[in-house]
Order: sequence, then structure tokens, then C-alpha cells
Amino acid sequence: MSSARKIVTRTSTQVGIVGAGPAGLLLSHLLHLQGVESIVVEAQSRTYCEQRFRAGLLEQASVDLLVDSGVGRRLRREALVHQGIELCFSGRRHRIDLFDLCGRTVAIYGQQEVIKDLIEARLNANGQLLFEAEATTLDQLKGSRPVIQFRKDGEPHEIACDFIAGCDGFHGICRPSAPAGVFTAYDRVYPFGWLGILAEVPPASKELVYTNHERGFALLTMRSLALSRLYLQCSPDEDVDEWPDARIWQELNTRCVNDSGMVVREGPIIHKSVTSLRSFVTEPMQFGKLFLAGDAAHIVPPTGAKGMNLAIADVYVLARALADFYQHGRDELLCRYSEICLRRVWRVQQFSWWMTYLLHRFDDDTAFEHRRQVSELNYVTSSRAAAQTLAENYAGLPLPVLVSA
Ligand code: RFL
Ligand code: PHB
Repeated sequence: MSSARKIVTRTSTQVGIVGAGPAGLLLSHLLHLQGVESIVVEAQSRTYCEQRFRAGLLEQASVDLLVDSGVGRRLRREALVHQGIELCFSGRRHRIDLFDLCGRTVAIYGQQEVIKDLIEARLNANGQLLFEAEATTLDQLKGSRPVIQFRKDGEPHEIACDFIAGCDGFHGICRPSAPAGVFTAYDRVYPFGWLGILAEVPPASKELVYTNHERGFALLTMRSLALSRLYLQCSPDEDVDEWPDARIWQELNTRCVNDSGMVVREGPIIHKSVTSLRSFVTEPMQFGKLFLAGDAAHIVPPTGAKGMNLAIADVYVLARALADFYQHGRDELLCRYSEICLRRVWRVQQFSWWMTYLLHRFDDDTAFEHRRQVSELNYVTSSRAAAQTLAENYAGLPLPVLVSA
């Protein structure tokens, strides 16, 4: 072997985890609580992971899992609990009372706060988190000791594991590591994106406002009572530089204008970015000893606020299945991992697709399409049965009950 290929360290663990996003970190934490050892390899630095600005809305089941597993102290103190959301269309606001309709609430708590809490918990428990360690290859996925090869400080290293959890997001290396033909991809790319901003100004509304407007979708959300998070439908390759602050405020106020006199107040914009929207599912979510979780296995458009919640649900199942294997020698839940997760994944895909179609403008929309959307919105905001369907999907279905034989 040439010196360039010389492996500097060879370690071993029970579960090797690629990626320190919500999926990888929570899996490592849940495994630790069940006495299962893991090592997390993460390509980015700790600071980068703790500052990466993404999701903000947690379903009730995600909140409960974080609290019950001992990482919810700050969340319980700082999260904003919302009992409802608003839908705004044809210039009118309509409230969907989530709590009244389905007995559950949602919480606003930034993804990077979840990440900070999980990193702190893992490090306090002497958990092994390797930052700036980029997984390069997965080997022997069908064997008894699969291997993660990674580079740290320019040197190659290896971890031999019993199982590998691919929690490395949509662009990671885990999914492509299986031989061609193992995974089937189901994909839908939308012809628009979201321009997202973070502004130092109190939110215009106490609850989230989802707006359908002829100029495109808009969403008013928040990170705190002093920090607004605002989104505008835009083209998928929109150039942020084309959006000076004044244009953003004007567009938000044009799209969100309604009979309540609500005004989207202006404030310093501290972050701007564009995200493209897609729906994507991999089937199955397992190959040999490799288990995919979170964005590595599926992507949803953010309209339903489901991506991080789905990642959390996947690793809840995976942690239980792995604990069952180590504690009782049973592999039934592991064998059913894909089947159990995909049931929820497809429900959430359908819901996120439906919310996206309900609220966005497509370039080829005709007047027929617009009237159809308004009819659907009128129905959802006037029929308790329809509102209940929206509420129970938005606030999130309970995590699956896991029973192995
Ligand atoms: P992540 O968070 O992408 O983490 C993957 C990690 O893997 C690392 N990595 C590697 N590490 C080592 N070696 C390699 N070769 C690696 N390749 C990659 C990466 O550096 C990264 O740290 O995936 P995970 O854990 O599956 O979590 C998924 C969520 O991040 C995502 O679904 C959500 O952010 C989606 N999302 C929302 N989800 C919600 O539940 N509620 C929301 O309100 C919500 N709003 C949103 C969102 C996503 C958005 N954008 C930016 C796509 C709003 C937006 C605008
Ligand atoms: C957010 O707060 O960033 C957020 C909330 C709800 C969504 C999407 C994003 O549907």
C-alpha cells in the first residue's frame, strides 16, 4: 500500500454515524441512553453546525421526545408554543386552531438550538463527536463489520462498526455508497424556491401566517418575540443580490396585505438565502448494515415544516430497533426499519405536497387553477373535518408504537 493510503487510526464502535445534523446527533444521544456506543463523524466544524440556519418548527411529538430524553430543558424554557396557525388568501386571514382541532400544539425553536443542546448532551456524556472529519468511503456494507473511512487533518482514518447510520443529508455519501439499483428514488422538483430572511424586528403576527397571493406564496414565521423569519416564493435560482432590503419589505407587504390591517414591520435584515424546493424519497432506507435516516433518505418542501421532524421520527425508530438488537438479540425491528419509517415518510410527503400546491403559484397556472385553490382554502377554513385533517398532519402524527415479537 502506498504511504498516501496509510490509515492513521483504526477504531471500532457499535454504531458509526455519518453526519451531526439533527438525525445523527439525536440518534447518538438515544443510543447512549440505551447503553449502545456510537461515534459521529461530521465534515464541518462544531461552530458551523451550531450556526447553520435552517428549520424552526417542531411538532408536538418531536418536542416530547427531546424533553423525555433529557435534552429539552432549554427548549421548554425558550420555545414559543403555538396553538394555531393562520391561512391568508383573497385578502382575508383565517385561523386554524390546532389545539382545539387535534389536541396538539407546535413549537418554534431553531434547528441550531436543537443542535447545540444535543452536542452539549453528547459531550457531557463523553460521547465521541468528530468534527471536521469527512467520511469518504463506506466499505463492506454487506459484511459483519462495515467500515467508515474518513479524512481528518488531511489524514485517512477508519472506524469498523456493527452498523452504519447514514445521517449525512441529501448531498451526503452514504446513499450513493450502495450498489446501483439497490435504492429507488422518487423525485419531484418544484419550479420555484423560497427567499428566506431573518430580521431583527418583532413578528407581525403572534402565530405563523401562510399566504396565498397572486404574486406568489409568503410565510411569516419567527425565531423569538424580537426576531422574524420571513419567506417569499421566488424562482429556484433567484439571485439574492437582486433583492435589496426595500424590495423584500415591499413584496412582503404586497403579498400579505389583508383586511385586518396587519403590517409587516421593517427591521435590520441579518440573513438572506434562497432554497429550492423538492420532494424526494429513497426506497428502501436500508442496505445491508447501512441505515439511512433524515434528509439522506428523503426531502420534503418546507411548506409543511416537516424535514427535521421526519429526521427525528426516523432516528426514534432506528434507536429503538438497534437497542432491541443489542439488549435482546432481536433483529425484527431492524428488518422492518424501512417499512415502519416509509409509512410516515409518505404520509408527510403527501401533506407537504398538498400544502405546497395549496399555497404556491405555478407559472403555468390558469384562472381555473387559482379558483380551485381558493375553493380548497375556503373548504379548509370553513369545514371542521377539513381543518381537522390539516391540523393533525401539521401538528404531526404520534410517533409509531414499536413492538417486536
Ligand atoms: P442535515 O441537517 O443536512 O445534516 C447532515 C449532516 O451531515 C454532514 N455531512 C457529512 N459529514 C461527514 N462526512 C460527509 N461526507 C458528510 N456529508 C454531509 C453535514 O455537514 C450535516 O451536518 O440532515 P438531517 O440531520 O437529516 O436533518 C434534516 C434537517 O436539517 C432538514 O430536514 C430541515 O432543516 C428541513 N426544514 C424544516 N424542517 C422542519 O422539521 N421544520 C421546519 O420548520 C423546517 N423549515 C427546513 C425549513 C429546511 C429549510 N431549508 C434551508 C432547506 C426551512 C428551510 C428554509
Ligand atoms: C420556520 O420557522 O423556519 C418555518 C416554519 C414553518 C414552515 C417552514 C419554515 O412551514
